Amino acid sequence: MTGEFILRHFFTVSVFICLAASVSGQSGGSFTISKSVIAGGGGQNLSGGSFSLGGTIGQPLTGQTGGGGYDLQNGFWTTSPSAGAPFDFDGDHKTDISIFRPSQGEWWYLKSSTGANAALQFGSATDRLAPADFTGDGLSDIAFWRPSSGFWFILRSEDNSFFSFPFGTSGDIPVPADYDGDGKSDPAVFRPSNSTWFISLTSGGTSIRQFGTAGDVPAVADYDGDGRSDVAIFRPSVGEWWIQRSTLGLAAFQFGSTTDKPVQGDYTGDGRADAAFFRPGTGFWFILRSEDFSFFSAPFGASGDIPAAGDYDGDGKFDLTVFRPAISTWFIQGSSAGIQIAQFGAGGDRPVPNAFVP
Ligand SMILES: [Ca+2]
Ligand SMILES: [Ca+2]
Ligand SMILES: [Ca+2]
Ligand SMILES: [Ca+2]
Repeated sequence: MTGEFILRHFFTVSVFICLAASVSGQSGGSFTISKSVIAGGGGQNLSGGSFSLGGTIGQPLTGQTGGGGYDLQNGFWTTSPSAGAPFDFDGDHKTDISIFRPSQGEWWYLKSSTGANAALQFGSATDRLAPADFTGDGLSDIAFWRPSSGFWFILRSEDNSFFSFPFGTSGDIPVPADYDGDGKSDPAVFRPSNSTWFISLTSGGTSIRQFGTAGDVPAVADYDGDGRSDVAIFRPSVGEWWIQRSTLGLAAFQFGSTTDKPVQGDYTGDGRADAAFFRPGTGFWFILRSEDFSFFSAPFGASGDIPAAGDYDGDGKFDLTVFRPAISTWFIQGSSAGIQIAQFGAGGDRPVPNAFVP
C-alpha cells in the first residue's frame, strides 16, 4: 500500500522534472501538477487552459501564472509567483493611493480592496519614506529612515508593531528592495558621497558595493525579471542609465535628460522593469520597453504634477499616475481599468508611491 503510493508519487515527480528540463512553460488544455518540485526558476510561464498546482515546492521564480482558470494549493514558494504591486498596504496586489503628511508625520491610504481610509502616525517631517514589504507577507510595511541617526523604523503589516535598527548614516538615501530574492525587502542605503551601496540582506549578511559616480541617483528595480532587485542608477547629467542586472549583467544606455525623473517599473507586464522617466516640464512619460528596447511616450499630467507610478488596477502592469498638489488630486491611467481621478490628500502632502523618485 505504501509502496504503491511512493511509486505513484515518484512517477509524477519524474514526469514533471522531464517537462521542466525540456521546456520553459506549460500550456495547452487542462492539466494537473501534484507533489512536484519545480526547479530552475525564472521566467517560466504557466498558461493555456485551466490547470492546478498542488503540493508544490518552488525555487525563486518570477514567471507568470496566467491563461485560463488556475488553482495553486499547498504551494511553498521562496518568492511569490508574481512580483506583486508596490505600495500595496492591504495586500490585494493593487497599489494603494496613499500620502505622507510631513507636518504631522501621518500616513493616510485608501485600501484598494474596500475603499476604506486608514491613517496612522509614524515618523516626522524630516524622515525619509521607505515603505516596502520587509516581513514578506505580501503587504507593504509602512516604514521610514531617519537621516539624523541612520535608524530604520518599520511598522509590521502583520500586527502594527514596529522594530527599529541602525543602518546607514546621514546623507545616505534609503533604497529598500528585495535584492536577494527571498520575498522580503532588504534594508539598503545608497551613499552618494562615494557611490556605495550597503544592503542588509534578509537572507543573511551585508552586501557592500560601489556602483555609480558623483551626481548619480538610485533607480532600483528588477530589470531582468529574476526576482531579485537590481542595483541601478540614473545619471542626470547625461541622461544615462547604468544597471547591474543580477542575472543578465551590466546594461548602460542613454534615455532621458537632466531634469527628467526616473520612474522605472514594469509597464509592459513581462515581469521585467522598464527604464522610464517622467518629464516634469511637459507632463510626458517615456517608457523603454524591456522586450525590445523600443520606447513609447504619452502625455499624462501637467507641469507641477508629481509622478506616483504603481500598479493601481492590479493587472501586473504599471499605470501612469500623477498627483497634483494644488488640488490634492490623483490621476491614474489604469492599464486595464482606465482613467481614475480621485481627490485624496491635502496641501503639503507627499504621494507615497513617489517615495523612491529622486
Ligand atoms: Ca492594495
Ligand atoms: Ca530579501
Ligand atoms: Ca534582477
Ligand atoms: Ca496596471
